[in-house]
Amino acid sequence: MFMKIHYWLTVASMMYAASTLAQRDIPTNPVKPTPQQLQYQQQELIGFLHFGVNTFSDREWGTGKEDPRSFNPTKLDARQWVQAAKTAGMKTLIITAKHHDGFCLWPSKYTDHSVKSSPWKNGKGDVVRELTDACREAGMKLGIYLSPWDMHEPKYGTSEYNQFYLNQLRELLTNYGPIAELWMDGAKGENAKNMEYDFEAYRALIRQLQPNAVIFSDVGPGVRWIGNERGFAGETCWSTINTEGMAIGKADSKYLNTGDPNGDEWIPGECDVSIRPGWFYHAKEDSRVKTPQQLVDIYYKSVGRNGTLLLNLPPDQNGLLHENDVAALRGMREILNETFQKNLALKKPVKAGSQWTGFATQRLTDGNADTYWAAKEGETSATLELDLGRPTTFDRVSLQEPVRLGQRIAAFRVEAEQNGTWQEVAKGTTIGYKRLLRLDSPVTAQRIRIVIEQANNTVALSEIGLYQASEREGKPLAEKK
Ligand code: FUL
Ligand code: CA
Repeated sequence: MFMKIHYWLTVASMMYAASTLAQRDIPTNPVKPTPQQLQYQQQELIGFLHFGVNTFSDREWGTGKEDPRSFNPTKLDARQWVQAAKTAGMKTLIITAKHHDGFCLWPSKYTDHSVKSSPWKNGKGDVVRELTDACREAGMKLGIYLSPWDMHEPKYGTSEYNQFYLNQLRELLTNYGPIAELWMDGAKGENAKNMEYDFEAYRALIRQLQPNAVIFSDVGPGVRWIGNERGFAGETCWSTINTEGMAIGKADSKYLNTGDPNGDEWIPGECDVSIRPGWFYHAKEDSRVKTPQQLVDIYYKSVGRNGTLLLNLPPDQNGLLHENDVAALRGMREILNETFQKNLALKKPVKAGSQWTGFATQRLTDGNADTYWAAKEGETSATLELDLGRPTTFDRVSLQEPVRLGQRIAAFRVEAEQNGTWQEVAKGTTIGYKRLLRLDSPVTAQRIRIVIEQANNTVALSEIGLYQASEREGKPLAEKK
């Protein structure tokens, strides 16, 4: 009896060893995301809150000479901001703790130019605290925008300002719990004093105090600017880039928008855009809030092109998001839900020319972006054939790469079988975390092919999605360069 059990245990453990050996993991590319960058990108949607003395002076950029007594958002309700953002599907909210005018939304010890000199809550208020609490309650993450350019602080322009900035950073990074993202804007007015920022020291402090925070600046290191403020990533968009020769505030390189397949750093693109023409609230723009259709179009051009969408929602003088903005956000979410609620490819069988042992094609349609199919080692092109079981109409295609391995695919096309022949219905270059394609008109077919034409390493893909767009989506909008 004992012998028998022993025998079977030995066989079982040998089989287990063989299977783990066979299921050797796909080697990653040399340039790949950190776990924090991966989590960051999975959020897809992030909210931005531009709020401060500009909200009261009706300006986009202040002067630094604003009277702090102008700041008085008597009905401020951070929970209202968080609820609107959450309904839209946002996972983090980034607030302008300090914009270029230097006014601080938290009671910094290092300046009086802040909420503590305002009549709001008799100088006892703290907007960053209120947002932190509202975020924690709702499971939303918090991000901080701390403008390096400071028009108010007299130390600005001297090396002492670097210490001042570090002090403020320390306050924000130690008093408000986990910070998901740190936003370092590169803007600086033409007549601004010369100032040599010690970005190395800023980054080192962030890494020390909040090792999980991703750092945004024009050139990263965690997340890069996408190169425009319309929220559009390039149709080709690599998360890899080479930042040599680029600097914060001077990053006009075309590579920001497209990334660089030969880049030696992993810095995904963040697409920032405001729901209104301006970043701060202006009553005269109440009628110019982007429509749900425009927001959905931006979603396709940001998240659908391997970027994240950082959408700005500016609170008004009451300290509330305007009802038009809230309605537009809700409309955007409804349309996205209508379009993407039903994946017509879910659980449908896929045939591939080859597979890496253990990484079967079922993983392409299992609805889980963490599982993936991979081709045999060294194969940098592949054809995947999907059988939908019956003629099915779709006009949206979603493809996802397992970017934790690095970004690989450089060219692909989608074909549909029409009367026995394969017709190309869409094509693209990069895929990355997510690529969404809008077809010119709906296609009805039973069999679909995804042809990966070119990749920089063994091809791997985690999800294929086919959808039919909500009737409320409208046509893709023209894209001005
Ligand atoms: C720019 C700033 O100058 C704008 O005011 C705004 O904050 C935008 C997000 O970044 O560089
Ligand atoms: Ca999968």
